[in-house]
Amino acid sequence: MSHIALLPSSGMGHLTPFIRLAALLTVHNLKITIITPYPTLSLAESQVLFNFFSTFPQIRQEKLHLLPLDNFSGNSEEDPFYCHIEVIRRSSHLLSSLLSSLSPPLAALITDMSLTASVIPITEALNIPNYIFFSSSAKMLTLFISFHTKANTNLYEMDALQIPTLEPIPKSWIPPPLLQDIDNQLKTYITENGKEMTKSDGILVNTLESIEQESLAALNGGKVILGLPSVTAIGLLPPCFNKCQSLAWLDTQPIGSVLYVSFGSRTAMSREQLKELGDGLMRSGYRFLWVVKDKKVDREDDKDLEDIIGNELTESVKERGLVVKHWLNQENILSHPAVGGFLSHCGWNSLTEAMWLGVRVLAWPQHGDQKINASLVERIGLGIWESSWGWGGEDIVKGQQIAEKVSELMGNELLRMKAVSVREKARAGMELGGTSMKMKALAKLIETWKKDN
Ligand code: UPG
Repeated sequence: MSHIALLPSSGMGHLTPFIRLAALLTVHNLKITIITPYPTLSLAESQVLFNFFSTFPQIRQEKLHLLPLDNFSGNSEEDPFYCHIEVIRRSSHLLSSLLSSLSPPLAALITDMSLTASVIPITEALNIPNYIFFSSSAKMLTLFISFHTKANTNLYEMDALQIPTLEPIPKSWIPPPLLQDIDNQLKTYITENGKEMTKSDGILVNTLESIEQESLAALNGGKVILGLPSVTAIGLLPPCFNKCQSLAWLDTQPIGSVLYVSFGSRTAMSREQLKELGDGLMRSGYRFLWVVKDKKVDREDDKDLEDIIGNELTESVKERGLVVKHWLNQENILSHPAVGGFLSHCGWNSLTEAMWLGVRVLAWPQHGDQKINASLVERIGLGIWESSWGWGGEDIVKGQQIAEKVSELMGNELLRMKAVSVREKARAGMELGGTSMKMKALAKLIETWKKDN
């Protein structure tokens, strides 16, 4: 039996697609191992891993024991998730003995994009094929992979970034740290990993040909960068847990009436913006389920809801909504019949879940790849994006503006129907039940791994 190992990095945004892919591979007569960096940064990751290995006992877990965190303490200004990735990177030499000890020997390793530069030299030395799993959109991959070639260009002076054969990416969609001329975490991360991707054996993206045909064609046609291995659209990866959490409040709401509001696993809004958001949700007149996050890392989120949004708002939102400050299983929420819309930061996993479940989206990108992802929302008919709102923390978006956009989304039946047709497209490649795949691209890769072994 061919043996495949998967190596995710830090944060739920990177772990989620890996466990979905691992779950999908189990039906293909492969032995699967997931190498999990230990300890995880967030509580959510450790809980999800625990549930995952209990649900899929046939998948083996190997822990990559990270060097003590106090060997590397990132600057407090820096993003804790990038600091954690740096700790994983600095511990990656430990992978050599771990990978060679796996039995039977690996037919392939699937590595998170953020570890490309540190893991490729290790797998090259061990002669193990290494595939990079890119956890954002193919459109973001076009920027990620070509950014290092722009090192001598003053991006700040440009109106847009031109990638051959593709529509230019407006400057306002490019994550601001990439426009700075000084070094920073995001710039280093994208430059170093993007450059090394050409040395991998292939790149996997959780997307669909029918959704991102232009970007995929440019990447595979050598238009973005020469010498790139094949980029395979393996999505949309379906959710892998059975329904596991019931939410009594949601069960009592009318079908399609609730707006679900969440900004992913690592985005904390300012208190001022949270108050405006609460005000906007109330003014909209629609029902809502709102997940409030006060800190980037959930383990540090120790305040009560009242401390964050204030007593008055906490009381008034009860009229029409439910506000929580803990982890909810988003797959369950988005698949609930009462949910009729999603106010999202456009993390790629959230968008692929909305596509898979046919829920219309109001896009409110906050940082990183999220504006580039948001640009796909309107284009594919998944929802709307008010692009004048800017990056998270840049300007405060007022409650009235939020209320208007929420009404525009929730009051528009055509948008609901369009999102349902995105779902039909997303599922067209999968037979009922999701286990017997017609996904030719992934099936072809699996055949390669079996043959080469
Ligand atoms: N999730 C829950 N419950 C919550 C919050 C999140 O189940 O209360 C899940 C959600 O379903 C999704 C994942 O956690 O599967 C979050 O991933 P994503 O929607 O992609 O957002 P982030 O956590 O913000 O992910 C990071 C980046 C994002 C990027 C993504 C993939 O912030 O911009 O697209 O990683 O690279």
